[in-house]
Amino acid sequence: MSDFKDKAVIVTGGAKGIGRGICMAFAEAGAQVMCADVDESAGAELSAACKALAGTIRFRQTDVSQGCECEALVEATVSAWDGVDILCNNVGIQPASSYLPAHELPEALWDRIIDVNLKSFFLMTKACIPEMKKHGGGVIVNTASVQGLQSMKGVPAYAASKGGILSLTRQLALEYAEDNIRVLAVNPGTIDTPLVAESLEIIEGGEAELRAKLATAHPIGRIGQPEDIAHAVLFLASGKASFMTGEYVCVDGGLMAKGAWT
Ligand code: BMA
Repeated sequence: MSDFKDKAVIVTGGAKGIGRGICMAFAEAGAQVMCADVDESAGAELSAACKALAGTIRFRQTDVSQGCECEALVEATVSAWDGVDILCNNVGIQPASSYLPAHELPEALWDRIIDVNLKSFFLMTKACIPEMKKHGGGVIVNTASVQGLQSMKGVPAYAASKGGILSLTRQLALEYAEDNIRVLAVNPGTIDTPLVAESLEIIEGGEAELRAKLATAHPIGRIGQPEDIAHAVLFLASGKASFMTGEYVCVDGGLMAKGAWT
């Protein structure tokens, strides 16, 4: 994957979980990575962890649900590396307190989940597209979820945000195909991340037992690791996927292949 040498990559929600895996994989492949996250200590830890890698990871504390912060993030990336080649809209939240049916979900929680999980994808895209056009193209890879395709009880805002990402991915792909900007999505299944650990707290039965149950729910017999998603993201962002756009890839251990009757 050496074709990322000196490419400028932005990863939102990059300090932990899947985002951290994506940052590390791009830096291993020689890229210059701008990691955006609200978690400053996790960001500092990540920048230190990349010292021995071919590329670099720079951390910038950013709340990407705010348009002005997205613009400042893109400006900082452009002034450091003269452009943005790849945008990974990855940030996502699923607070344990949000596991409620729609009629019980506080409006403020709906807004926060949609702002972080979906609106930020629009805001970051808006800020990056002029830079990508200026340099003759780019790639946007969006982290959606299998929950954008199939649902469960108690996740009205999260499910809507993930379905929205898949629809936005198709729309943007059409909009910018002629500008040589490809737009794709990945749908992770259950991945070993702080988001999943936090969201599991609400379910009774003990975390270890629950993790074992989640592992067997995936036909491959385990939950995923952040690197599993990162490998797919790097492929989609690479020239090897140059004829792919407006599409999603499930990286879910076979979860979406399973019928409801199994
Ligand atoms: C992800 C998260 C996880 C969940 C997985 C599979 O997006 O919501 O908490 O385990 O989907 O449903």
